[in-house]
Amino acid sequence: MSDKLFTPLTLGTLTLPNRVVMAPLTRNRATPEGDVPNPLIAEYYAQRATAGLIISEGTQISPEGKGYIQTPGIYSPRQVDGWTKVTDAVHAKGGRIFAQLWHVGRVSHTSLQPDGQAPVAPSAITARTKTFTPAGFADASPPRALETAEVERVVDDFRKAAENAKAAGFDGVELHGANGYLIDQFLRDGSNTRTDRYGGSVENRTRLLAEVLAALTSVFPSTRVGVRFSPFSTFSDMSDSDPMTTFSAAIARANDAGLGYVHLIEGDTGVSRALPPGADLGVFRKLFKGAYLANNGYDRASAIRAVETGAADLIAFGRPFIANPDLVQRLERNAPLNEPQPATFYGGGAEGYTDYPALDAKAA
Ligand code: 8OZ
Repeated sequence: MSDKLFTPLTLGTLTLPNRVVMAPLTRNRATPEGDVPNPLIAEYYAQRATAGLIISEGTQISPEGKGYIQTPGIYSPRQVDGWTKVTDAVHAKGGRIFAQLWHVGRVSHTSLQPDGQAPVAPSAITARTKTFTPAGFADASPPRALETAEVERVVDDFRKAAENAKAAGFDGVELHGANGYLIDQFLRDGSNTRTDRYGGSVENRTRLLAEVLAALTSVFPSTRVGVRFSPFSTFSDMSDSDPMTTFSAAIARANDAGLGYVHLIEGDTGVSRALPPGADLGVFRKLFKGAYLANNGYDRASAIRAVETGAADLIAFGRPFIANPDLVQRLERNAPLNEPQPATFYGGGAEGYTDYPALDAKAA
């Protein structure tokens, strides 16, 4: 009998052959001149094409949306051309890939911003976190608050990015609403102290999310749009006074938009699955009408169990997918996994990127 983890799931007109998803993973290997995806990136994703679904690394929707060196963008013709080669390579291997659309908001540095400007944010509150700049690790720069009238321009940048993702052959898009970046900064009251229609009440704090989801679903069928949240994560200096209420409202917005899936980082990003008092992921799972994609520290046994019990529909694996291009086959056969090498996670070339061996070299 096959475990349910290895059975198909349908998102609208898209059938995922299994429920093992490649999590979005920042790898900082875009060509620095223009932040363009290159053939090495295409090879890396194509090696992982047996994932039920690949979610691309965070991909900035505009120059202002960038917060780390060598992350790819999806706003210029050269970037769209580079991504087209990536999606072609994945599709040639029989895979499916969504673009993760990303605006970092305040998690940036003046040296990464157009004309050395301050990063933008819901409010002028500096994130006590580091970014990676051309000169190495640096404290995030003090941001400036977006004007109310400017928010529309940001929504439009998301729409254009979705159009570019469609032109580049992506099968869908995931909105990065997690980990302390722009959308998350608007959602949570530790980073959003605005007094206009984008701040204050939960309805107001989820307004940008709703507007961006409307923009994305005007480009892709709504079942081909997902959103990632990290309700309880403190990553990048984030906090909220009532995460159950805030993220229940955010998930209601995802329902209203008819999204294919919500992607939940359970616990603290990449660190721990522990939840604060009062946290109940089952509430979010029940509330959302589409597929529930769970992430954070899953292994074979916990992934099989979560899908079997109905706690999740899909499981996203991060580090295991870095080290195992054929992760699905290894999990299915209960084969040993390669160990990920953290020294080559961020930046560099093929080493620690495209050179992790598959079990069966011919299949890779
Ligand atoms: C690690 C390093 C840089 C960026 C995220 C996009 O946390 C990221 C990221 C992770 O979602």
